[in-house]
Amino acid sequence: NDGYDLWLAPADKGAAAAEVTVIGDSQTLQLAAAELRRDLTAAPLPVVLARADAPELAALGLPTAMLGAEGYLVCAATVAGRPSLLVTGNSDTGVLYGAFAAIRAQKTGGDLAKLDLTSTPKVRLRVLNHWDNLDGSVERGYAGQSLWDWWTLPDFKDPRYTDYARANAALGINGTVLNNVNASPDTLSAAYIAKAAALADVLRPWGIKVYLSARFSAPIELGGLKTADPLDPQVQAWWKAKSDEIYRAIPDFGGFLVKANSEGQPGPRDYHRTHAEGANMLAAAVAPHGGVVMWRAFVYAETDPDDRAKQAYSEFKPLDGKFADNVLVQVKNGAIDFQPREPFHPLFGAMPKTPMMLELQITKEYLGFATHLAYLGPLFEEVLEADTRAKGKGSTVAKVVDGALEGHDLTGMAGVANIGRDRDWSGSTFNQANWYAFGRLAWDPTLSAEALAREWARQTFGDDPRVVDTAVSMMMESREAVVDYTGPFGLAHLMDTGHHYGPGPWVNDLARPEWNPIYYHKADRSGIGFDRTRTGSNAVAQYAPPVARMLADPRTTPETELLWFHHLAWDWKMKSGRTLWQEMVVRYDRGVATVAHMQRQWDGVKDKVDAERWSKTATYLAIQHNEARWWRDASLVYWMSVNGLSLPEGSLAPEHDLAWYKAQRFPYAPGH
Ligand code: BDP
Repeated sequence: NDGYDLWLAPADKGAAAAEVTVIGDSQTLQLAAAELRRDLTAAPLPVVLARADAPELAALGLPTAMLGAEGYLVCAATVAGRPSLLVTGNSDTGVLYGAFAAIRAQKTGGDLAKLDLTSTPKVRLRVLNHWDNLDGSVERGYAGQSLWDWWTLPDFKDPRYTDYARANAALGINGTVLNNVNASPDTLSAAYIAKAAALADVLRPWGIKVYLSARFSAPIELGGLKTADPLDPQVQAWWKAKSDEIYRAIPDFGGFLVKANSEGQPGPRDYHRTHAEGANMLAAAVAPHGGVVMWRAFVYAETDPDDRAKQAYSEFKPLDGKFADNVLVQVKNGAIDFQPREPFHPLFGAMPKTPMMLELQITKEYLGFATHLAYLGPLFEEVLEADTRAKGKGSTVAKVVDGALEGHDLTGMAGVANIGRDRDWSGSTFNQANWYAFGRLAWDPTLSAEALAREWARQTFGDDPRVVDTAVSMMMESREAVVDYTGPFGLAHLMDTGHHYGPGPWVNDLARPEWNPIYYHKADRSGIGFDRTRTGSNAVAQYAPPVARMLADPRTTPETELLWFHHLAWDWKMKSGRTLWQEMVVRYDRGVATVAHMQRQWDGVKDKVDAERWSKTATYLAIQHNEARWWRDASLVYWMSVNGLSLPEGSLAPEHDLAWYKAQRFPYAPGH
């Protein structure tokens, strides 16, 4: 088993396939029926698929109005005089989601005879962001080349595109941005629009819309204009014509994703215009076609080196209310950059008039690439549950994102994909779970990470409770282990230059201050941590007053985020009674020990998991164990060089000296 099937492993071949009838005719309904015929077994009743407006359902008085455009209902019902298991929804896609929900229910132990499922997505745009380049490479991609074979498109439609669509539709993902946010202007050329259109044709029946990342300066590079100034009528006309051209090829094109004035990308600031002026210009171009603009808030400029964590808020908060109706501002979960742990981004709850789209990173740029086992469900859950206090207690990020807090109808969640051309799609079996958890949480941000881990494990490994329990137990401790061995207590951005894989807390030689790890940890002989209170950058003031008050005082700041907000003495007393330094060592040790624990657990199910997936996972865990030790040792040896302290009694001495760790080079690490 090479993991190709993801969560869609076919049901037991021996069991009787379900009898499935389709009322109505659409490609999507036929696809839904095929899924059920393949994967639903021993159904006690014949299955009927029908849209809620089918005349055959009129007399049943089903509560379908509340399902909205994409929700589903699966229940026992007498259809045309026959007791049946009915799968319905207000759209073909809703029915498709219902079919996948029924299959999931059966595979996770549900009793088909009692099936009564109803669900409506809480978030409207549930979108993958591929950071895929036209040359086939993937930025921060660790699962092989891009899935999109741009060279053979639009003629050859690789069957994998269909399997990709199935896997996403099974989770309720309804959009995909095909190309990197560091976008090539060529993406918008006629040749590449035709290629994107071919992909859109494959994805459409599965309810998935295509979006493109747009390079802001494309009117210059492609259009030969002298400027990309958003207030220039020629520039506006260029984008309008370009949008019309795209919509002629892709009538249901979703819209644009834009990274502007960030890390060297062009943007409206180049012309002294605001992000809102830039976004609105594009929004006007796609609005007549029903498209949206997802405008990223991930910006930081050299001009404001005081605290990088403050910049997105400083720049975007004043623009609240200035964005067009079809613009979403896409905000990373934390204010820096997808670190193993970050406090929630202060923009959540701070721009009530603007739809805030949450951006999560599924690919593990800072959590050990494809090699380390780190289930991100708990990270996603942590940010979604974080309480912004913007409108009193319970103003969670989830409620900002799903629109409930401010009454937005246009809502979205984006996940930076971890998908490539590897046979197992995501570079390892357990990485698939991160794609899975993202998709399910985008449908319903209140789902629990642990429940999703269990759901995934049952569909991935089968229903042997020992395997499932083991997998879930490993997954649930895995992310905290990475936090522990890479940097506990809110330390962040400690990686070495370029590859973002291994430790480099000593790095202090990069051109811009905020590129250097020393900028983030500020360790010196007296203490460690970034003072973001009033005596420092005062980033805490960007949070709602009750949160700001809590974070202003190290005694009320959650220990998990302590050094993100405070610079503290090495002998600061932690809740455990140990000093900060002693407690840091405890955490580094715990991180390594947890990986060893995962290895032991995995060894315990060797006879119960197929050899291929078992041994690759075991090997990766061994790599992770070595590298957890590397992170721990390199970090501790460096901290000791700064604080002059020694390791507590009984603690393992680092394997090498600081010079050795500093000398390590990884010029060919993947995914740059
Ligand atoms: C950082 C990545 C960089 C991305 C950037 C972004 O290192 O490759 O281009 O985020 O999100 O995490 O735009």
